[in-house]
Parts: sequence; C-alpha cells; structure tokens
Amino acid sequence: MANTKEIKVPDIGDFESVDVIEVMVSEGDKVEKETALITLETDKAAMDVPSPYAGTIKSLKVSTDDKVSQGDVIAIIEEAEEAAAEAPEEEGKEEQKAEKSAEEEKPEPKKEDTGQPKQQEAPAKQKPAPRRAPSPGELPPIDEKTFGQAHAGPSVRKFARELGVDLGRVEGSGRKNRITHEDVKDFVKRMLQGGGGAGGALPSIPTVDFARFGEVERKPLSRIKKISGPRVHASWVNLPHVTQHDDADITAMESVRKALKPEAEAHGAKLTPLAFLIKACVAALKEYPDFNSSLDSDGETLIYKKYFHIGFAVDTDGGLVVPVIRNADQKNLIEIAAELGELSDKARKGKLTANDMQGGCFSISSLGSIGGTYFTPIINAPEVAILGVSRSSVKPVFQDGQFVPRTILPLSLSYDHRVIDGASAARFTRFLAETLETMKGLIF
Ligand code: CAO
Repeated sequence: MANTKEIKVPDIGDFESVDVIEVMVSEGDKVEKETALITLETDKAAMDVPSPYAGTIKSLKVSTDDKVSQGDVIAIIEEAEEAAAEAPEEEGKEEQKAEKSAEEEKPEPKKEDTGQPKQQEAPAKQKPAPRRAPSPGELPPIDEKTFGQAHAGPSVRKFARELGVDLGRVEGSGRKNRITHEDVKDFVKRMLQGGGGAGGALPSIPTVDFARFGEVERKPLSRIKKISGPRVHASWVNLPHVTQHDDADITAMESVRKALKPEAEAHGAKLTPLAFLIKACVAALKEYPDFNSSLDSDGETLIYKKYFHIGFAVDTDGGLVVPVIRNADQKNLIEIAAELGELSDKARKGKLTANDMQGGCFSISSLGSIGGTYFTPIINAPEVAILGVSRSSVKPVFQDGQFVPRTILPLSLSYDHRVIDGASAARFTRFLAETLETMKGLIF
C-alpha cells in the first residue's frame, strides 16, 4: 500500500518566513533520501533542504519566491516500498543553525543528518592550481577562491564539483543573481560547444602589481557593475557584433518636439528625443520582425516576440541599468516621455524592481544628453540588436544645389550577425532615420 508522507521545513534556527529561492524537484520526480528539494535563503545564509525519504514526489506545496517557516509542508512524497519498510529517521533533528554569513560558513559535516538543511559549502583549502588555458571543449580549472565566493546553494556547489565546473565563471540567473542548476548545465553546454571564447577559453590578462609603479587605491566595484559586467562580457564574447551607423535629419522633429514640450510638461513629462526614438524603434521592429526576435538556446530557432517592450540604458551613480517600457506600441509620445522620467528617477534612486528590468525586446542606449558622435553599443543579449544614439548637431547639408543647416542625429545600431545580415541592418537603420525624418506614426 502506498505510504505517503509530508516533508516539512526542518529546524532552521531562529528564522521565520525564509525565502524559497530554488525548487529543485517537480511533481512526479523520483528522489533518493538526501536529494536536495529546495534551497532557502535568509539574509545571512543559504541552505538546501534534503528529502528525509526516498520515493516519488506526489505534490509540491512550495514554489520559488514563497516564504516558509519551520514545520511548513514542502511536499507530499510517496515513499519507495523498500524504504518504507525501514523506520524513517526522525524529522527536524536539531543540529545546525543558519547562523553565520555565507563567507563564514563551515563545510557540510560528512554524517547522516537526514532532514536538516545543508548550508553553503566553504571553499576547500587547497593550493590554487596554476592557471592554464584549457583545450577546446575542456572545462577551465576550478579557482577555489572565486568558487568559494560564488553565489550558489550547497547542492549547486556539489553539482558543480561533480561536473568540474568553476562556479566563479558561471553567471547566475536566479534571484539576486544566484547560480542555479540550470546555469551550471548551460555553462557546461556552452563550454563543450566551444562557446566560452576562442576554443572554449579566453586568454587571460596578466596580473600587474601596480603599486610597484606608484601610489594606488583599491575600491570594490559597485553592486550593479558586479552584476552587469559579466552580462556585458557574455554578450561580447558570445555574440558576433557588427555596428551599422547612419544619420537622421531631425530638423522637423526638433521643431515638433519644441512645440509639444509645454503639453508634455502639463502632463508632468519632459519630452526629449528619446521618446520619439522609442516610437520610431517600435515602427522599425514592426517592419523588420527579425530585430524583435531572440535566438533559442538550441542555436537553430528564432523566437519572434509579438509584443514591443523597449529597454533604455540609464546612467546611475552605481552603474548602468536598463529599465523597460512595456507595450510601447500602445503608448503615445507623452505617455512614453512620462514613463521614461518615472523609470529614470526610480533607477537613479536605486528603486527599480526586477520586474521593471525584465521582458525587453530591444534596447536603446542614448548618450545624446552627454555628447559624442557614434559609438558601438553592446547588445543586451538575448536581444539581437541595440540602438546607440549620440548627440544631434546642426550641420551643413547639400540640398537643391546649396548647403543648408540641418539638425543631424547620429545613430549606431549594433546587431547579432548570427541573426541579422548587414543588408537588413542597413535597411532597419535607414527606416528608423526616415521615420524620424517624416515622423510617420510618431505623433499620437
Ligand atoms: N541630441 C541632443 N540633445 C539631446 C539628445 C540628443 N540625442 N538626447 C537628449 N538630449 C537633450 C534633451 O533634450 C535634454 O535637453 P532639454 O532639456 O533642452 O530638452 C538634455 O539632453 C538632457 O536629457 P535627459 O538626459 O534629461 O533625458 P533623455 O531622455 O535624453 O535621457 C536617460 C534619459 C535616462 C537615457 C539619460 O539620462 C541617460 O542616463 N543616458 C545615459 C545612458 C548610458 O549611459 N548609455 C551608455 C550605455 S553603454 O555603457
């Protein structure tokens, strides 16, 4: 007869309402005793909750982002028959507490402590192996220091060790950039496909003792830079970037913008060229849907998005963030200008939520308020293109046999050459410039 049991959150010390940051099993999964079921995170530590029984998960009672406390039911399990014959170990045996910060945690003791949460593993004490470039298809060696510092739960660490993956090199896609099992699998896939750079590994940059040459000061990177850096790097090394430059004559658009500014102000919005650019990009994405796609992870399928969510880069004290204007196709210029203002303000106050920065189809990086003439923006992967906008200036343009002063806006479109051909990029950028010139479909 089926022997079903409730699996409950064991003693997790003094913590209440702890975040579930990863659920590693699904209903119907067969699990062994000690298989990690979920990862919990307090503000001090992360811990896995292992299954106290072997059997089949009949129903799951928690999902990622839930909050749980001791005694809450995690899952109902149907115990495997041979295991059911044995007496299960007592649940909730008090032994460990999530008490120290992740850095201070001790490695998991090697004893049978069924049902107790497993805390984050401390870096193994080992002499660092000299770094050498791995051969194509080979995984780079584990750097114990960065492995120890990586933001991952104990079961992910164990999994990474089994596969020989250096967690310090894996980008986390979980909450607060935590590395998940899927991230480790994706990393291995990429490395085996030679996607980790030239032949699977990047040549390293020499370490220099700068203090030998003069006074120096060390400052940690900002939190945002620590997160955005690996993303920008991943895009740069994985996507073949090409940048197409063009100019848009925005003389007429600037007159219209100035005329509309008071109306925008009456709605509490500041009307800058960026609102026009967002509308023009939506029109171009509709005309050239390849630019509103993403390459599936199989590398062989394009996923076309039927919605138009446009990200825009905001320069904040902590670094670059990219909030997203959702359904930009359904908003008019003034609504877009108002949302630009609200999201930029939130970004600068560090108040953007993860939701504010998700779901983008295409991004714009505008350096127009600062200056410059053309640059090569890095694509916000897995998007396939990004528009860089520089500062407009009045230039002499030869028209009808004479030079006339026109306001010219420099545009720079970087695109993923695996998905987009140069001719399409030139057409897209031209369409964009002409839309800004004619303002077709931009004004209300
Ligand atoms: N040409 C000329 N003037 C421009 C312009 C352009 N392309 N773009 C903006 N301006 C003007 C605006 O019209 C405004 O002037 P007025 O007040 O006279 O109208 C002034 O520059 C300031 O604009 P703004 O910065 O307040 O507003 P915005 O909509 O242009 O930009 C935002 C908002 C959030 C994109 C911008 O503030 C920002 O952070 N830009 C930096 C983005 C960045 O760092 N990109 C690099 C990413 S890669 O590292």
